[in-house]
Amino acid sequence: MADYEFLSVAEVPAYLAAYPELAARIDVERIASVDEIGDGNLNLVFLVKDEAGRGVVLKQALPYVRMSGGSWSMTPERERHEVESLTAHRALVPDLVVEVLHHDEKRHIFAMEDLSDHSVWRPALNVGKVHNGVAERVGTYIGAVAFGTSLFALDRQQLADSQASAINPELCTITEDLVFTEPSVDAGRNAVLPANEADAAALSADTVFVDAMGRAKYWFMTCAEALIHGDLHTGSVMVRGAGDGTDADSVKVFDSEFAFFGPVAFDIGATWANYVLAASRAYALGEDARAEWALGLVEQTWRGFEDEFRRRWPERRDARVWRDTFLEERLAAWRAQSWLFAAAKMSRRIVGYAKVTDVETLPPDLREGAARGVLAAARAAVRVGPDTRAALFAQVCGGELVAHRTGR
Ligand code: SR1
Ligand code: MG
Repeated sequence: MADYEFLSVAEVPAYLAAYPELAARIDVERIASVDEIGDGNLNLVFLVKDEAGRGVVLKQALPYVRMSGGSWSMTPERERHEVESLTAHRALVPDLVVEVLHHDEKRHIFAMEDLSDHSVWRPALNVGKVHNGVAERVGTYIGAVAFGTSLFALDRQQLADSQASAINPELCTITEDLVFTEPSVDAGRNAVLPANEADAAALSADTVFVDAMGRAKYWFMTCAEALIHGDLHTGSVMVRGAGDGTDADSVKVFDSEFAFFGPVAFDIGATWANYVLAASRAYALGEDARAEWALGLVEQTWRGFEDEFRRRWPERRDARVWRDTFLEERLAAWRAQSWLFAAAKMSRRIVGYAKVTDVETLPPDLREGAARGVLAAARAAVRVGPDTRAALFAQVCGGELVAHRTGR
């Protein structure tokens, strides 16, 4: 039994009116619509509009995983992790992170700016939209967070306070299980098309892959480098713009409830995996040019990340020992780790719990090959040398996607 009240559509106007910081953003006497729009796996999300078109978004964490229907308990305190990380990240890159307007810790609710003139990037990709410049800006965000929330920017006490506040074991456990262990060791939550059962079995039997996942899980649980997003897939990014090959005019990262002090490369690998998933859909649909564009995003995110991290490097706290040689070492290590994290993130979305629409909404005859290609890409990614560049990662994955496509 929850010890707090769940928000309802009917209650939302009175809730907004009770908080001056919200009543200042929307006309609470003239609410035109309240819609529950949560389409993620976990939370309630309400979009509220007034008659003049102004809006706010309210998000409430439930004490369970929404997509489980209540059978899977989960701490609602995740809303605090989301608010604290969004606030810390926005302080570093204000243009690239959604604004938090209000926080109600007792009811695990917070309010955000209305981004309904944006689209979530994943569904935009799924319908063939091409917003340029997004991947690079996501890389800029990762680079800013990697530097600005880490020991390179914070003093010892700030770092300790931030690390202590960001301890997020329940959500980390979900990632540890779903992303690193369960793709190869089914805990009863995996599912694939009958035609892909042999592919899933081959993944489990691939000792090189399983060993690599063991290494990746170890890094995830031990490399407390920065206050990372923790779930940076294309469904955690909003984009605005025509989507016709021109530049996006706004990019906003959101949904960072999995934030904790973890490995910087986990966020990079998460984006790479999702670009491969987007490419798998495009190849399956015969849109090869768009698939190649999606694979090109891998290099763009890396470039945005590296440029931003290098830009901030002169501001580091102890240049006496963190010399430029150390910068080069870190970048090389992060690039190599990104490959493994990407492999983990690709495989979990095909085999495990919480799949993605990129592949799931394909007709089964096309889905079979897309799923097989992504699993083959994940297995290839863990076999490539640690010095390999981001662009080669994309090439290796693309080769597997093309080699395995079906239904043509
Ligand atoms: C039980 S939560 C399943 C997934 O939803 C979130 O979006 C995360 O990706 C998590 O792994
Ligand atoms: Mg999420």
